[in-house]
Amino acid sequence: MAKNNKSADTATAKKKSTLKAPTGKVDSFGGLTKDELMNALRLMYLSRQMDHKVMTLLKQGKAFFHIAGAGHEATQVAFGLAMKQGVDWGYPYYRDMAFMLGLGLKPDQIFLHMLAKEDDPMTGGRQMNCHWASREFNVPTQSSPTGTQFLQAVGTALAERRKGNNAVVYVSSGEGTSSQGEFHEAVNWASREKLPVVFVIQNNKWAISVPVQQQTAGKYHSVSEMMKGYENLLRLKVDGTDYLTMNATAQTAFKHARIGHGPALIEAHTVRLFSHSSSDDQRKYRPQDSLEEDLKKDPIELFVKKLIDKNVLTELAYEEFKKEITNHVNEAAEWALKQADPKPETALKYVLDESGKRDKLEYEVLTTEGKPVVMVDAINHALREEMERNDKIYVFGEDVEDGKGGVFTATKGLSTQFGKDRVFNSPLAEASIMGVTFGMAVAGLKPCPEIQFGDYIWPGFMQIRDELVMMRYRSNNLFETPGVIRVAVGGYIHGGLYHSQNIEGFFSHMPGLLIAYPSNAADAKGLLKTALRLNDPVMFLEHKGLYRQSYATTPEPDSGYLVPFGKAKIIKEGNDLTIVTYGAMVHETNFAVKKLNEEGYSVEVIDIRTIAPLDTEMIFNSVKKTGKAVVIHEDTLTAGFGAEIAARIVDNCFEYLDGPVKRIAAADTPIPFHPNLEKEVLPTRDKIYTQLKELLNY
Ligand SMILES: Cc1ncc(C[n+]2csc(CCOP(=O)(O)OP(=O)(O)O)c2C)c(N)n1
Repeated sequence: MAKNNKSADTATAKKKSTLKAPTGKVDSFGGLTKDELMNALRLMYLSRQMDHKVMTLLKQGKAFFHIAGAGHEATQVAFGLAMKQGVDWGYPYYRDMAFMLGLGLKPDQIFLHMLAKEDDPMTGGRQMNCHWASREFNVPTQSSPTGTQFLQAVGTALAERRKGNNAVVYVSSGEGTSSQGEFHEAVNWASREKLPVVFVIQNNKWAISVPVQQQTAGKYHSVSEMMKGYENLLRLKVDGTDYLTMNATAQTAFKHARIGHGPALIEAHTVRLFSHSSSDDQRKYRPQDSLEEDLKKDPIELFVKKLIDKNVLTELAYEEFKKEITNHVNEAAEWALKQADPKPETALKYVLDESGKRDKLEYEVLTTEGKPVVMVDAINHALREEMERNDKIYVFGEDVEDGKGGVFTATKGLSTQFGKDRVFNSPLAEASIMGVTFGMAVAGLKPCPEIQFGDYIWPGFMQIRDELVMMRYRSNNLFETPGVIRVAVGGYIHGGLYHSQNIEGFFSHMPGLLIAYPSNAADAKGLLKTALRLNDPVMFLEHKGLYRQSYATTPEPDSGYLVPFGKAKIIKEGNDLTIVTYGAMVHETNFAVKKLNEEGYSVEVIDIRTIAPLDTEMIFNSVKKTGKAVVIHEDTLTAGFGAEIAARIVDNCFEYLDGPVKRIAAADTPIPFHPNLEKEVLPTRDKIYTQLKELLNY
């Protein structure tokens, strides 16, 4: 039977075969009853027939796309059946239809999804087929990027542990996907914390047209061999075409994870009997003999043969059994075909939370104003107050624990007050931080991770763009992932090329994400507290140069103070020109405007405070009054967020404008280190003054 690697590791060094899997050969039916055996066969055959049916519907022009699981059924059904329904979580990959059937989904539900019908219970017709989900059985609607599921599974396992639940998380992919860095990050995190994650790598030897020999390192091109270094990881390399082996393997892996021994990694050798997908033709790149070899390992035929040999099934009964299932599949497909298609007017729904919660919060109620507070302390206090109020909030990231309390001290004291279960250091890996954020949020917690520098958020970009901000939409409002990502950004701290960037331009282009960029302590506190009470993902941008800046210091608002998203603030009223700005530029602008005031000009300054949503109403009203507009931001000019604001002003206020809408921004270069160089690139109060004056005199 299976062995924990701890002991296997030493032995593997001497003898590879110690990585032994359960074979099911000792007891020829692995302790399964006849009913259980027939149920497994039914699910495997059902899945295969559904593959055939969808391919037929495709040829008839009634379906759009398909990825078949043919050849993977033994592995998938065994793991589906091993799950505790409604307790465990699943992150299946696109080939995992038989897993979903094993878990308990019905062919009707699957056909609604396959045909992208209005009542598709997984995505409401928003995603291509085979993006599995089930609210009832804890399967968060899956996405298309290969490999993002691994870290999410780790996040969910972490969340379930923090909630005190004894849940196991299943996550799967093909062997090709195990080349993704996030797979390795996920195994590292799961193993480090002994998390109950069962990684199932279904190795069919091909990643579309790329054979495993070109994919996976090592003499054996084996994912399981490749992952030898992890102490708490149970590794099993098994014949994924043999149901009895897979049943024993799934039971062993789930038991190992559930009793707290840590994650398991199963490399199941499967066969790919169909092309990669309905858009692929494997005859173009796969030698005929490779296909013939695989056909000999058809898991359904192997299982049936065993059942017939051992008199569990007769040829005649099998013929009846097949007919019955085929009829059932045809009926389910015919029924689904008759169901309604999605209505076009629903296409814009569920980008953001539509529960109305955002409007129900009580904003800008200020009963006390405290002592002056610097921005970084205001952020720290917002975190503390909200964590006291809501025990679902978890803070993590690089160096966030005490003694350091964050490299800028924003999280100082929090791990001491709330313990290291709620405030903890993550591995130094931004994709991990974002993927775990997703997994925790989808499981109902409120993660508030810190990204130490905006310049290093990019490894987490895919987890944000393709996952976090997409979840509500892609699941048709079935799941939400309202994490609050705090990110330190901005220049003027002599941070050079890699500690100075602004990133809002990239992220403002993402439907489904709210973005705050406060310019002072009171707004930072109020906006962060609001962010932590909303149901949407939020990116909270904190300018490093303002953290301790005297001019960003304000009296501290009390613990009930919330600032709304989408409500800008007029910093200074005026009549000759409207300036729209945010972040550190609010202050550089104020310095320039002070000088202009002394010269008799009357300038209105608007701090937008949130990038998404943008308070266009306040901006347009102001521009209609002054007739002139300048947008000022610290980010580089080209395709910066200012371009969006300027375009909207032109679209909506054209008849009121007395001059061109100008933008003042950083030069289109990286931000260099030496102060002389940095000043040349970034906007400064002097440059702002000169350019504003030009426009005022236009
Ligand atoms: C990040 C990403 N890159 C590329 C793709 C396109 N793609 C989809 S499936 C696939 C091959 C995956 O192969 P493997 O993990 O071995 O699984 P299999 O399909 O063989 O079961 C590729 C390249 C994608 N969906 N996501």
